[in-house]
Amino acid sequence: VISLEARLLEKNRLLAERNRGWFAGRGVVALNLMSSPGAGRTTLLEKTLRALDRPAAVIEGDQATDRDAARIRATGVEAVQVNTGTGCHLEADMVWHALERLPLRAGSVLFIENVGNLVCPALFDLGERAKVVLFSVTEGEDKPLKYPHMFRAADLVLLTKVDLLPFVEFDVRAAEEAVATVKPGLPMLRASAKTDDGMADWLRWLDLQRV
Ligand SMILES: Nc1nc2c(ncn2[C@@H]2O[C@H](COP(=O)(O)OP(=O)(O)OP(=O)(O)O)[C@@H](O)[C@H]2O)c(=O)[nH]1
Ligand SMILES: [Mg+2]
Repeated sequence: VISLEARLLEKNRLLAERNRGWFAGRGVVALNLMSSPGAGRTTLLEKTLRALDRPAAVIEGDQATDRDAARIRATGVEAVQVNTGTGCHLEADMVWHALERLPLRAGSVLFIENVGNLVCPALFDLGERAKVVLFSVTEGEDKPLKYPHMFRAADLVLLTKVDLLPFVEFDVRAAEEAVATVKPGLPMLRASAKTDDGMADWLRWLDLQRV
């Protein structure tokens, strides 16, 4: 089992490098958005795409349905849905084939919303520029400690649904400590897609992501 997993990951790593080269050649900044189900990625994207002043496109990963791609298209941005069936994560090859169906302008930001879970997506490089992990205030502040591989892989943590903080028992300082324990120095921003709180910081971080 271990050698098969190593071979799968090695094959994925090579295909991710192909994606990385493809993105670099076209000036595309690819971002891999990961979280547990329902942490707010599609809602954040809907807001972000309406505010972004760069061309963008989206690859949506879910086990089933094209609901998220339809939500993205409603904002006027091109989106392709990838359904993984029983699969629990996107792989580099799936992104490669999704790109064949996605009109992508040079200089775009490509948002890749991974399948919602905090476990296996952490293992699979997609050729992205950065991994963003969303973590909502309804999940409990201990998630970074329980799913350390995901948070260790991250380049940015976005604490989402902060508008709900008055209504849930969530200790932001404990969450920050949990993130720092797992990966010292990992930046964590806060955002609400409902009140726009923190959206400016998130958009500023995005603006710094250049090829
Ligand atoms: N209060 C509050 N609710 C939010 C926020 N962002 C998202 N939600 C709600 O959270 C639920 C899930 O949001 P989605 O954007 O679909 O989350 P997701 O991570 O894309 O979910 P999956 O793709 O299904 O894993 C929806 O009911 C949203 O309205 C937020 O900032 N504040
Ligand atoms: Mg979604």
